[in-house]
Amino acid sequence: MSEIQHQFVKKILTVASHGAYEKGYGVAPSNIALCKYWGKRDSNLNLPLNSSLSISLGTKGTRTQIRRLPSDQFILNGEPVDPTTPFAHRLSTFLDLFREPCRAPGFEVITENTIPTAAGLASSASGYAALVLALNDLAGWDLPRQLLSMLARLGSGSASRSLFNGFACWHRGERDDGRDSFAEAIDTKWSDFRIGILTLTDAEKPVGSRAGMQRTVETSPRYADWPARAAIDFGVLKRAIKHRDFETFGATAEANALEMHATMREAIPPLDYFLPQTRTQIGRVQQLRAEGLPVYLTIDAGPNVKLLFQAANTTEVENAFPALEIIDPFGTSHA
Ligand code: 2P0
Repeated sequence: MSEIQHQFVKKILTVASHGAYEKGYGVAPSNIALCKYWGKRDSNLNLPLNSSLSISLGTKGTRTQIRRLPSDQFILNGEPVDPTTPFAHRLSTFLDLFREPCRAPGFEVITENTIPTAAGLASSASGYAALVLALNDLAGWDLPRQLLSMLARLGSGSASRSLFNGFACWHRGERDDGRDSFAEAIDTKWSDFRIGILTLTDAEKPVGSRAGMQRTVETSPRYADWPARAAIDFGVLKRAIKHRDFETFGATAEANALEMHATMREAIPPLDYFLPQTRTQIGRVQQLRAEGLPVYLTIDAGPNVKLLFQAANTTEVENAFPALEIIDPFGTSHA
C-alpha cells in the first residue's frame, strides 16, 4: 500500500477512540448497484468518476472475525487460504495499512460468506466492509459508519456501500485527498421491493471488474458520456426511491446497467461479460414487461442477471423464472 494510503488512514484514525480487544467481529451485507460505479479518477485512493447507488442484500453477505498473530493467516469458508493466491496477497496488502494502528504484526482473519459464491455476489464488497468493521471492533476505534466506509473504499470501491442496510449511496466527492468520497444510507424502507438472482454460471470471469473498468476508462470512446449520464441516473433513482415510483426506478436501473455494458463493449479490446443465456434472459424480461409485468433487471461485471420487482408480482416472476433466488432486502433479520 502506498504512502498516500497510509496517510489517509492516519487522518481518519485521528478521531478514533482506543481500546484493545482480543478479538474483533464484523458483519456486512453484499450490495447490488442500481446506478453503477464504473471508472476511477484515482486508483490509489479508489476515488470514483461517478456517484453510485445500491441496495444491500439483508442477510446475504460476510461475517468476519479477526485477532492479532505474529504473521497473517486467513481462513475462508472454513478452509485455510494459500498465502500465494491473489486473494491472500490483496488482503495482506490491505491489512498493511492497519498493522501499526492495531499493534499487530499479523492478523488471523476468519471469514464466512453467507451467500453462495456461485451467485457471483460473495464479492470484495461485503468482504472488505466486514473486515473494516472487525478492525474497528478489535482496536476499539468506535468510528462512525461514514468514516468506516472510506476505509472500506480503500479495499474495494463497492465495499464503501456495504456498511449500510437498505439503499445506500456513495458520493464521488470532489477533493483529491478522498476525504469527501464516502457512502451513506438512504433513509427509505421499501418493504415490498424484491430482488431475484438468476445464476447462469459460477465460472470465474475472464477479466476482473478492476481491470475491466480501467480498460473501459482508458480506451472506450463511449465512456466519455458515462459520468454525466450516471449523475442523471443517480438523481432520478434517488427521487424514485423517495416516492416509491417503481416503474421509474426499474427503468432507470436497467438502462444504467445496459449502458455500463455498452461502454465496455466499445473498449479496445472489447469487453463483453454477457453469455448467450444473458441475452436470452434480457429478452425474456423485456418481453414480460411488454406483456404488462413490472419486472426490470440489472447486471454487474459478469453474466448473471438480477431481477427487480415488487412483492405483489412474486408468483408471476417465479413462474417465469423457476430457478430464481429471491431476496427481501428489507426483511427483518440482517447479516
Ligand atoms: C458496482 N462494480 O457499482 C460496479 C458495477 C461492478 C459493476 O463495483 O477496483 O470490485 O475494488 O474498487 O468495487 C466492482 O468493482 O472495484 C463494482 P475496485 P470493485 O457495484
